[in-house]
Amino acid sequence: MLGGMLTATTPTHCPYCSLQCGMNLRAAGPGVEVVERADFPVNRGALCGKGRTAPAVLSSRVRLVEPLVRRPATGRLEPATWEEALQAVADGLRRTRQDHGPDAVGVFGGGGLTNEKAYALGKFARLVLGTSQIDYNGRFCMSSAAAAHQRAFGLDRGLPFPLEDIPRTGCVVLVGSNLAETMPPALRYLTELKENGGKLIVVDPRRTRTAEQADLHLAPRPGTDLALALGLLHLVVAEGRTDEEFIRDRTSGWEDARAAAMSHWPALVERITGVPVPQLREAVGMFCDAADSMVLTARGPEQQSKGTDTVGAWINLCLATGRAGRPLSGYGCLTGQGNGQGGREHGQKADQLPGYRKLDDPAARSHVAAVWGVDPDVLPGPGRSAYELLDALGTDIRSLLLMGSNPVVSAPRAAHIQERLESLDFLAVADVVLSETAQLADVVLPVTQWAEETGTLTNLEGRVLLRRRAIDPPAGVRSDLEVLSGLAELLGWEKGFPTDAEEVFDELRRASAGGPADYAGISYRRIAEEDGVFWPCPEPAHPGTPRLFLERFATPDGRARFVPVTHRAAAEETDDEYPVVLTTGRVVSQYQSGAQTRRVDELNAAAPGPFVELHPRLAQRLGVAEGEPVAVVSRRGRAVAPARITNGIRPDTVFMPFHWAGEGRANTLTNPALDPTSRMPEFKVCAVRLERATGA
Ligand SMILES: Nc1nc2c(c(=O)[nH]1)N[C@H]1C(S)=C(S)[C@@H](COP(=O)(O)OP(=O)(O)OC[C@H]3O[C@@H](n4cnc5c(=O)[nH]c(N)nc54)[C@H](O)[C@@H]3O)O[C@H]1N2
Ligand SMILES: Nc1nc2c(c(=O)[nH]1)N[C@H]1C(S)=C(S)[C@@H](COP(=O)(O)OP(=O)(O)OC[C@H]3O[C@@H](n4cnc5c(=O)[nH]c(N)nc54)[C@H](O)[C@@H]3O)O[C@H]1N2
Ligand code: SF4
Ligand SMILES: [Mo]
Repeated sequence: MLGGMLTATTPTHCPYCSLQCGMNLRAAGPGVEVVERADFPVNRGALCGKGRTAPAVLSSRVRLVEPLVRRPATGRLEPATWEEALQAVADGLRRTRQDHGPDAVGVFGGGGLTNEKAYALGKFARLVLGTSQIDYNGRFCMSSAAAAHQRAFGLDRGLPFPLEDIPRTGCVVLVGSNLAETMPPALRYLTELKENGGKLIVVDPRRTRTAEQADLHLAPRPGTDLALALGLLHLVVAEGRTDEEFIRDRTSGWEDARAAAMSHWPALVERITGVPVPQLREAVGMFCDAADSMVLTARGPEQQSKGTDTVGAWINLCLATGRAGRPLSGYGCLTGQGNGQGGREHGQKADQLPGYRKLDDPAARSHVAAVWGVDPDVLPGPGRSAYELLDALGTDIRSLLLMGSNPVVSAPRAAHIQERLESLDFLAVADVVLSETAQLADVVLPVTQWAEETGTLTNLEGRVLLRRRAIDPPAGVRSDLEVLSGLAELLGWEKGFPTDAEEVFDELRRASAGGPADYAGISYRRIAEEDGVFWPCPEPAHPGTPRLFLERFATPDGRARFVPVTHRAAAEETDDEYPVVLTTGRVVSQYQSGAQTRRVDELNAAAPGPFVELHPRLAQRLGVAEGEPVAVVSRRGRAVAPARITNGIRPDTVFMPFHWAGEGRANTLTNPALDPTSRMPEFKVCAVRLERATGA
């Protein structure tokens, strides 16, 4: 390429999911257009429709370009200057702190924020506001897999190996991931696996586009993956297919885990899950016959009130068969948000300090306090998890600063959470668009987006990437880092809050040094030269760590830990009044709460609104035809959306995507039952009844 062109084409990454596909942005008219970036190994130029159309959200037609302040006279959000808006936020937060103490101020972040923003937000909450009450939407996303990782391996990195290893293993079990719709360019890895003679098993209550690719599709009743995994482990033992040498040399706790699995007889497991015993046997055969195999989980088994134990059971299966801690075998979690991995490492999580350190660990507190130039005693202790924090709004939490989430659409039991947000004394939202949550705010701060700012993200492989600024932001918006810096100053913080992303990253490196997620050796320059750098990377000369656990696990004795788990029911089981299971998830053309993608014409044309996916037998019993409105009623509320009738779902289950607000909002229905360890809500299972809603 010609030198002169380089300034006009910027290599960067997509604003959306955790694959963080590489793309080039080229100046086009007043904006930018996406052009192929074939040299980035994760996606090799491929993009889904969301990535391809992402520049549409940069347009000032759909985004916020000036701060908004709610005027007492009209009760409405109206344009304001930045000085006025920031002063109003500082005053609102300060008033709460004075009247009710620092823990009455809450902060809510997002897994889409860059590492620099997530780090700055956590530091801002603990030092400038002095509050322990900070958590983020990643709690809804990956916390059960994270907890299970910690328990078994002593470290949580979503994938312990790069995606490029997938085609070279012998068998992949994909549990509750609809990757063909949620990470389309990654489907290539599964296609190549099959071309190489490897087998694909998909576990999903629905015959999704992903399940259609499988050699074997198991369709359990939602919420029964724990029994399923235990049933498979039972068969592994019964058929003598354990790897005794691996168990002896590299693990601890096998006897208890084995005993727990042995009470899950195949016939019992068939009764709980609905998966026939011959299919269980076939799955064990495929998994164990291959020389190497992998289990990959996503939100299906994780977003359950027993998600941590469920992932633990799948890890036990890997450990018992020796499929961990060696090349081309292992367990991994497919994290979801753009910075789903990095966003959980640097301090916006309630119990956490940067570098994946624990807030209740005295050594961690002193290290980070030294980097921040404060006494460790000023750091508050751990706070509450995301749903618990949102549920406390308007009671003991009186003010909230929210950055990078839209809980009015995405939180479980959303009508209740909306009420909680409305009952706050003060709500400030920083966003790029006027989301449903921003509409409730007292002050809305318009911020810069991906293509207008620089920052790092850590993708689902643990690869730290650089998203580069390709275009000037519109006049009238500021970056999240500038927002935090401005507020810190108004709130009397004298040590300064850097606004330059690279400067923040260099501070993050020091704060993370020596911690589990060690970024000390990673620099912007290195990332640019090396297609990203895998953490841990403790020194500039360190090559980074694409593959973890090959010699030892990250536990004190270096052994992976089996955890004895047994099946239990979902928090809400079906009964006569609510006889059908509702599960929820995604479609390819919308992203999350839809705040961004519902503003793109091409995506709306492909996925115009919510729907209720149901089996023809259920539709017939109800008397609804394709496209007719169906009311779905749970103990929390009622939602209405058109029927989409398909043989590809269990007759006892209905599915709704959660991308829309209003009458078709799936989260009006969902159950906020939390996993006891990870505090993740049960988005994937609740009990509902269906009603005809013709004319509604
Ligand atoms: N198009 C698109 N892509 C996205 C996103 C998006 O919103 N839209 N979001 C990103 C984010 S943040 C995330 S977390 C990922 C999520 O990625 P995925 O986990 O792939 O997405 P989901 O659709 O939530 O759930 C996956 C599958 O779980 C199945 N499932 C439901 N209940 C159960 C159950 O009890 N057991 C099992 N085994 N399966 C079950 C559903 O039928 C669904 O097909 O996607 C990322 N990519
Ligand atoms: N029923 C059901 N509910 C679910 C799920 C499910 O499977 N089923 N999945 C859950 C999961 S896995 C997730 S991750 C959550 C996600 O749900 P949300 O947390 O609502 O995620 P988004 O819609 O991505 O919201 C991000 C918001 O931040 C804005 N934004 C984007 N980038 C930036 C930025 O850099 N700075 C600032 N300040 N704002 C920015 C966007 O415009 C948007 O309004 O939903 C959860 N809810
Ligand atoms: S798969 Fe994810 S990262 Fe890739 S283009 Fe689509 S949304 Fe963007
Ligand atoms: Mo997510």
